[in-house]
Amino acid sequence: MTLTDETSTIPAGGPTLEQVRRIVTELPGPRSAAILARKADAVASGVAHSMPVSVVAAGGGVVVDADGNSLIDLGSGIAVTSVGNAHPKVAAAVAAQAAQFTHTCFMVSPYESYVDVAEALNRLTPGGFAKKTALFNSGAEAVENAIKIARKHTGRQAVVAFDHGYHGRTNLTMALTAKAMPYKSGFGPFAPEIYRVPGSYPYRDGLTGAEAAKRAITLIEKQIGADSLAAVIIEPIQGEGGFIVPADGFLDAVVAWCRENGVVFIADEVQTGFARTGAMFASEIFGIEPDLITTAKGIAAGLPLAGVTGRAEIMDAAHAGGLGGTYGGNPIACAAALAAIDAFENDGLVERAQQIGTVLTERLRAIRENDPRLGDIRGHGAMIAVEFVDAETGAPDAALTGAVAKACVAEGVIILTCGTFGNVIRFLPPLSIGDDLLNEGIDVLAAALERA
Ligand code: PLZ
Repeated sequence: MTLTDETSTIPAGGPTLEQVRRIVTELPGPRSAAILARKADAVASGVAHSMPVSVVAAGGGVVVDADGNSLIDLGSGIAVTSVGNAHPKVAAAVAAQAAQFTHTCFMVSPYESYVDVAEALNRLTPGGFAKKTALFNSGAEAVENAIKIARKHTGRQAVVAFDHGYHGRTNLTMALTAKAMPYKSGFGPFAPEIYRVPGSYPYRDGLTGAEAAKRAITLIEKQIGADSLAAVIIEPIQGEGGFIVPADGFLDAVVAWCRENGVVFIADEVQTGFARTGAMFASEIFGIEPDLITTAKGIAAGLPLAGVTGRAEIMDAAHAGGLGGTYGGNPIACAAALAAIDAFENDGLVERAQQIGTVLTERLRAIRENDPRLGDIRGHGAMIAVEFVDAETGAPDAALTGAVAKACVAEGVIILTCGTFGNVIRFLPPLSIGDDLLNEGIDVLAAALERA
């Protein structure tokens, strides 16, 4: 096959794509390599990529590149295409909306689909109280707005975030994000009045949830003071930080303290939301009702959309005209979200996430029986991770993690790493993946581990 081969056909995306792993060239193949060479010339180097391919189609559990390689997707574009890439209902809704009108700006002349998405979020998010929603374009923008709303509501300025937290790459959200490399290094100064405290990382801190909460709350009271504190923001399961599941009792103790002290508790469910964890929202797993919840990623199957949803009296704190943006709640993104939400609710995707979690956890536990380098296996539903360690010392093993991930990539499995120490491989498959591809992906990982 040459680069100018006009006869080659690009497969249609979506679930009709053949669900197989098929490697027909080295990665990258010649077509992808040519495009990646142009990328290197044309695109800022700061925008890196982990899989050396150029994508032409995706759906079900596979991503197909320009050379005809069919890769197993264990990443969903970082937890976004949960309903499946190019889902037929989403594709149809997007096409229909694009033919009707593409944009008016909701702040200029509103439309119904934005209201429909707000109503759906108010209904689906945990919390048995009256709620309202505002829509934005990205997770970071949702987080920024949740902080704005909490500050306006409380008349206070300080915000607490946690060790290992990730909330985005804008200036305020960089300040909230814990990890310097690659997110913050050289990009300061960062927004003021952000304070970081330790959270709950049972595998490494050995604390109960109550002990970890006490540690955090004591630091907050001594170093900030509740009177100055507008909000506490936390991911119920920390994503980029390493899929860290807090010990039982941690989150509810922090929520209770926030409530006693008039502090807005914000759950950042950008990565955990929309069936990903085997619940519609991860807050449900821990029995908490956040005051505000940020959502993005899975909400619209890849179209840029994000939301802040929460207690009506807090959401209404901002003056008229105080919230918004040109594109927030764009009609095409809203159409995609309504189709995706329909799939989440009616296609059994919460249950599918639980099944995927069982398959992944059982396979990984079986591997760990003979391989103590798998230090911890954790997560919920289709958000599962392995933390790799030195078998003797328990120290994080980023080199092993990188080598295994690299080997999987070379064999056509899209796999993502994460973690403050770079020693976590995370699984975020689309909920449309079949068990066969899921198992094949783990087979490739197991073989790579044996060689490493
Ligand atoms: N909050 C909990 O996980 C995005 C980041 C990938 P945006 N996580 C993936 C990267 O390297 O940029 C995320 C998140 C949580 C906020 C965000 C930010 O969401 O849509 O990327 O702005």
